[in-house]
Amino acid sequence: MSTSADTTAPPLSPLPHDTEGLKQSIRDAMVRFVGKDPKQATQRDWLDATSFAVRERMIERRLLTRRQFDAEDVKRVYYLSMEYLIGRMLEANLRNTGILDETREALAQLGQDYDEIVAWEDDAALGNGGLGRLAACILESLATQGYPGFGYGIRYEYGMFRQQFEPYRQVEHPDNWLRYGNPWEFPRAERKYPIRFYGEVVEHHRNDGSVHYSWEDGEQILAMAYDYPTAGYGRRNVNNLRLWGAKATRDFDLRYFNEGDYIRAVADKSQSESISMVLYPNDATAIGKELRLKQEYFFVAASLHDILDRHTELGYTLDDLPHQVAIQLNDTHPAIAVAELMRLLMDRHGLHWARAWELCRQVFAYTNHTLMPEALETWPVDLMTRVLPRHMQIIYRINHEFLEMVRRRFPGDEERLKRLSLIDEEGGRNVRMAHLAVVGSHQINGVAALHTELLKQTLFADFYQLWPERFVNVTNGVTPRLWMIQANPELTEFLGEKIGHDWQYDLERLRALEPWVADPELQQKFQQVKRKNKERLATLVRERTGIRIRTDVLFDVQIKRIHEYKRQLLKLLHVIELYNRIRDGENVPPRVVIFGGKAAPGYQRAKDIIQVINEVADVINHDPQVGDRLKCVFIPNYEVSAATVIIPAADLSEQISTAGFEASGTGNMKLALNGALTVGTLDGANIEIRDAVGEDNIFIFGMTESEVVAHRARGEVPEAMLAGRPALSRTVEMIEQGYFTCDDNATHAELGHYLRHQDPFFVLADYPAYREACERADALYAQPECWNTAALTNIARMGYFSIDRTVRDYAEKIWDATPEPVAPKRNGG
Ligand code: 8GP
Repeated sequence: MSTSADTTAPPLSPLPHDTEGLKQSIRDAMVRFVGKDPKQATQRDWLDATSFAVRERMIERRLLTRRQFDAEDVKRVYYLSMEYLIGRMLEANLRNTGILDETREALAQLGQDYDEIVAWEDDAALGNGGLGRLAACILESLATQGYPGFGYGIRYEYGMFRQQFEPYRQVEHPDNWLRYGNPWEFPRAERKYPIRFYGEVVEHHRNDGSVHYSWEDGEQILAMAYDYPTAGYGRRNVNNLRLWGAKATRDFDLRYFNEGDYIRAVADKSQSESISMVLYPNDATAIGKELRLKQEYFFVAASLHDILDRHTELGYTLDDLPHQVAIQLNDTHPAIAVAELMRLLMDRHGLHWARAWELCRQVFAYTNHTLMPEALETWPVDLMTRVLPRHMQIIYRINHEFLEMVRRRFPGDEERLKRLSLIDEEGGRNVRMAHLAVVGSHQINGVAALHTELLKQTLFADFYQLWPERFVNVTNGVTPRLWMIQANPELTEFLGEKIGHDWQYDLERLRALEPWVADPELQQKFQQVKRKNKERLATLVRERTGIRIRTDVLFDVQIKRIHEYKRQLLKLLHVIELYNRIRDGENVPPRVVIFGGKAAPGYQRAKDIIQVINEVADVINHDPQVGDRLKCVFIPNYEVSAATVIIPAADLSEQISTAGFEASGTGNMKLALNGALTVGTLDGANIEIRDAVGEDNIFIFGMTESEVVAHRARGEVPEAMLAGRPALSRTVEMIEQGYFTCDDNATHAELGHYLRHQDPFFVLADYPAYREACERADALYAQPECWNTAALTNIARMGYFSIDRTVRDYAEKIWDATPEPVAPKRNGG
């Protein structure tokens, strides 16, 4: 179809991408945008001026990309996610735009140190953990591969909290990341949509006997667009991430202004703007708060309005929707989109139910990220009816039609109807958002092979029986641009020298390294790189904790959200056992154990675990008998920018969740890609990592998923695992008896009691196998040639875990989308 887009507009005059041109742009930006004389500028001013110079170049390409997409009838993919864990933007944008070295040099010529300047940028931490980071990787890959793919989300004014230990327990501090403004965003005052809440549904009876509904009154808030250009690596494509900020409507303000209540008007205004104020810092529990439901609907309604507007502005009809638009729901958080699109198609565009439903189903797909029941969102019917009355009606109707179909297929099977219903009738009536997402999507995917199998067999077994063809697996991946090229420049250079640079676009090409993995010269270089990375990490550790660590020993790393199922406690028991063995005079191989990760603020058990790790670490790190044979550090405020320093320095990657609980994991991929060996259970993507790197190059241990199920069914008391295991018993007793604390026996006693009597994630049952796996790791580390061969083999075989493969899988199996690379030299620049 030819569109109304203006493809005849004159090309932009391209900005120079060389050092001289960048220097000029940075200097100009300092005066024109920052408003400072370069002589008076602070490092933060230089950060802003540099960011402005880069964004000018990105936005040029953004316009070219858009013109080309508009002209070429492309299918657009929209990624709806409540979370984007992006990290710092300057370096990523410089790298992907291809002007990193030139900018570094330009700053040097302006008398500025690039590394010091970039460190001033706050992380954009608009996410909790894996799910949010995956969303950021996917956007980067969409642009890199030239897909017309766009993100939608919320412009939280406060992102993920900053974590401090005071002195041992986690305390949360607000992350006011927009405090000094943000040079990367383009506010779009003209893209504002009114979003309604509450109110009532009015029925209109037409002459032809049909009924039409409208949603009226209640409260309206404006969603305003803020655009963040997203540059592809080594391509001219620049896509867009559109984040919505809440603004009070003028009408709403005026009501009180007219009544003369100025203070009330202003207070109400800030209350309505609170919708986009803060990210909920929970990564595995659904919170069921009204504000959260409003956040979800707010960004979904604005995004769908925007998507339909663009679709019609480009001259397409609603019948074209499935050919032009794919919408991916990142977990159930945006699932209300199914009801909202139905509402728009019927109430605004006048489609009949059946046609609207057909279109909906062809447009949406849903990614599930967790099997944990407590993470599955449900909303009380009462709340939904009050906040979104029209949507509740639509959900009832979807449910009715759906259950009628089930009844026809399984006559008389009332239990099945109860299990499948969108409304959970037990313990108060609740809308099951995961069921809404499944019923409203043409494809449902898990994020690793085991996870997808478990979705089919457990969580969504009844749905799988109805529609087996709708379930697909798309194993997660990570972007090598951030997690290798940026995080590990030395290893990148080393790979470049040996096998060239093609792997940066096609990670499978790392295989070219395999013939050399045992080469002594190569191994020596690899070891030098690791050592340098460890020194970089040692500096970070010293700056953040004051602890000095040596860099000639094994670095054993567990970085991820703190959760019982991820089993930081398993690592902690091992640390205590090592401590005891050293104090008993045993010759234990030296190591540095590094933890990082945040606990949800209301998750007391996770906070207890952080506290106890910090207290154990304090005792170990100050024990002269231990010296530097064992150090244990918990790096505060683990975030993307810290991860880029920790990951390249790791030797051992701890992926030790109870089998069946970690949907995939992506830290496991980043660490292995950087040459760490995994000690892990057969859980999530660990299984596929083992298949890729080979059994000899990974330390697998512990119960499998089916063994966990069987073990649970036996119902043994955890304490029974201590019998005949004196070292483990001693460790648990030391915790119980408060050996590591001077003033908080209660927390330690409670945690000991928990292990002995509850242990829901089978830490004690898996401990012997875990200790043995750690010993295998120590033995291999004692033979540097063997270790380095295994580490280099890991790197060579991690190609499958590139996010580019993940995105291609989505494009082929789910979106039916094709890349549209922006032609080089089309308009220069
Ligand atoms: C995470 C999974 O726990 C992790 O295994 C997976 O690699 C990652 O998603 C990406 O697929 N899940 C979440 O982060 C999650 O469910 N968070 C929601 C509650 C916010």
